[in-house]
Amino acid sequence: MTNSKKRIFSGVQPTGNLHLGNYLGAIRAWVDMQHQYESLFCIVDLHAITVAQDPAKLRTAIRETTAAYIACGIDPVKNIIFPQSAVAEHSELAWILSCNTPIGWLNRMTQFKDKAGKDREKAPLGLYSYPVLMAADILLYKTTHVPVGEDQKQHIELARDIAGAFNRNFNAEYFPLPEPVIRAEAARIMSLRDGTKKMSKSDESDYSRINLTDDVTTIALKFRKAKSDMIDGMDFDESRPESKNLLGIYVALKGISKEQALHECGELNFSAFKNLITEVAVEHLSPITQKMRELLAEPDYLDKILQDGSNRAKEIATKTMSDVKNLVGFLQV
Ligand code: AQP
Repeated sequence: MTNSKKRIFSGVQPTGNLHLGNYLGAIRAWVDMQHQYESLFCIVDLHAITVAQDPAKLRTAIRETTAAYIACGIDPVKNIIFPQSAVAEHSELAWILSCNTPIGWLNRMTQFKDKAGKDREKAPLGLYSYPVLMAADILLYKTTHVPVGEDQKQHIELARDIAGAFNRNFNAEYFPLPEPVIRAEAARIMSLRDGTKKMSKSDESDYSRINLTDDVTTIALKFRKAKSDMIDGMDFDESRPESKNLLGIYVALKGISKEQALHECGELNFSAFKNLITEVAVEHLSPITQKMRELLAEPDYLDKILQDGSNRAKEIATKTMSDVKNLVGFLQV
């Protein structure tokens, strides 16, 4: 019963402005893959509420994330773009999968440990079971490939384990084991304020990230204020995380090799390199920012895309759930 079609599923949490890490680590791969795969791009709002969200801001962020997908080059006609909460089967499958997932597997998840912090007893259950919901997101569409940043690798591996457990428990080759697709050149974009920390929406300092909505002046200011060191020249040495990160961003934005980047920039000092990377980033991101602005001025258009996407996603989801209920032994009365 496995699906022989190649299908991708991926998503971003509407928890704030999308940043360069989301773009280079995930969305750009989606743009490149959308023509070879049947693709679903989800705005994962159920995941977003694993951390408290202001309802009005969440609504805005869902539309902003939709606009960002389209502005980055995702075709909403060819592909399915939809909010996770509009397809109730995500939560339904998550429950069934959670009954097939040993707690020990969840205890290994590093993202929970990072996000829950020291006071784990007070963390919401949803934050802990987040990876099971993520497995449901992926398996509901019998996804074969999941393009993500490196931070999500452990969750995809868990989704594979859960798919295997379900198949074994119900003696069926039902779910394909999804493959992570992680691009080496932008697997983990780091904070501009600390080259050892992931660039993240939830970082308190806006100077830690380049948002897709930042204007030219803000991008220039953020790169100017980015942490640097006193060593001459730019290189990829592990001992120089900020140099390595900025050069990595340069490589990813320009689509060149590391060797080429070193040839172009190896002799520059930090401040000259910051001017250069600002130019490259502005050239690359300005059309996206402009397109996002245009799309956000048309909320009805965005809602229509989400509605259409939800209907198309639901068609696939109801079929899977019917099969799953049958395998599990539920009566479909
Ligand atoms: N810094 C990053 N470098 C490369 N890829 C990244 N991704 C996120 N940050 C980086 C990838 O973007 C996709 C969507 O991520 P997400 O928003 O759903 O969740 P996240 O990984 O938790 O991202 P943030 O920005 O850190 O969000 P918050 O702060 O809300 O938790 C994923 O494919 C992710 O790998």
